Amino acid sequence: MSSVEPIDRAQRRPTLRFQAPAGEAPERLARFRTAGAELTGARDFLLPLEQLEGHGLEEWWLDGGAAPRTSAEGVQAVAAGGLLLCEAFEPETADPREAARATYERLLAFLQANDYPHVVKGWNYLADINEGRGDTERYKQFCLGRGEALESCWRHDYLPAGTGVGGGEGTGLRVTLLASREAPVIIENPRQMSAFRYPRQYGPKSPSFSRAAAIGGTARPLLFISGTAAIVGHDSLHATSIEGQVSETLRNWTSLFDAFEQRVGRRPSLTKDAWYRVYLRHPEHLAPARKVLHDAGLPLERTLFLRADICRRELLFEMDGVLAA
Ligand code: 3EB
Repeated sequence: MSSVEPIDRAQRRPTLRFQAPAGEAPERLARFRTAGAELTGARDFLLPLEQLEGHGLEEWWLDGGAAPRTSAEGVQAVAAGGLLLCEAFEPETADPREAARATYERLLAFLQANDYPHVVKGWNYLADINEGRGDTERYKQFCLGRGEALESCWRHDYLPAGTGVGGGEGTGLRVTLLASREAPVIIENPRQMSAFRYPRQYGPKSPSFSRAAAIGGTARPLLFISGTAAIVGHDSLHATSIEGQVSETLRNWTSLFDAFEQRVGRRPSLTKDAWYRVYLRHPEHLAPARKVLHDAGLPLERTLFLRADICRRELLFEMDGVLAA
């Protein structure tokens, strides 16, 4: 594999900021824009989903020298402050297993070559995720291919946090990985079975992700939360109620925050510095979902509401986020 310019050799602990601080200019790590928005900046990435409400923009700032965007073997990358964000897009997903395997192998080889061995979080956006019956469902095939790539290329004893949702035609497979030089602290949720232990009924290969991953030490940790839905144990709940699913998801987050506090000694808060992404299967669920989230104190000006298919057909809602704990 051809090597790219040395990216960022700083070893300082990453401190992500949620807005551009006044005074001396920090570097922007990346900016995510939703589908339809024009991508103009050198550090812009596409969030390939339709936006239902909000600003359509998520911006991450980091202290520490930024390296220019690089591109090698179909991988786009930016780095700053000890973190690297890389992305690969595969338009051809007739075989989602093969697309996932090839895309993950490409990304993991890129990280290996650039000396960012750890992955904190992966975002996976796949077209038509619920198409296909039984084990041939595209999400289940995606899980197989991702699992195969990790079996051959992943050398760590943890799995990164993850999000896996579906977009419409044209989404292809877009995988974005946030990598670091230090291993993240992994948090599982005592209220939910670890996804990598899900029983066979959910597919031939259990999903390869952990519930949350934290970086930055204990002084000002950054918590990346996986896509979270109304799953307790391994069962989906409230199949017909959007309010029920949103409330159950928030209970899952509270339980995850409990686990994080026990482990790291700081209590994350929903209302602090954060970015959230809310995934809704049906646009008409925007108002009821928004109300439950608003009543829970979620900062809606830092929340993107996006139209997406959730990887289990009965799920109407999923959300993920990053917050400064
Ligand atoms: C769940 O909890 C819902 O396959 O990467 C959430 C987050 C889900 C990530 C993934 C799937 C993924 O099982 C689905």
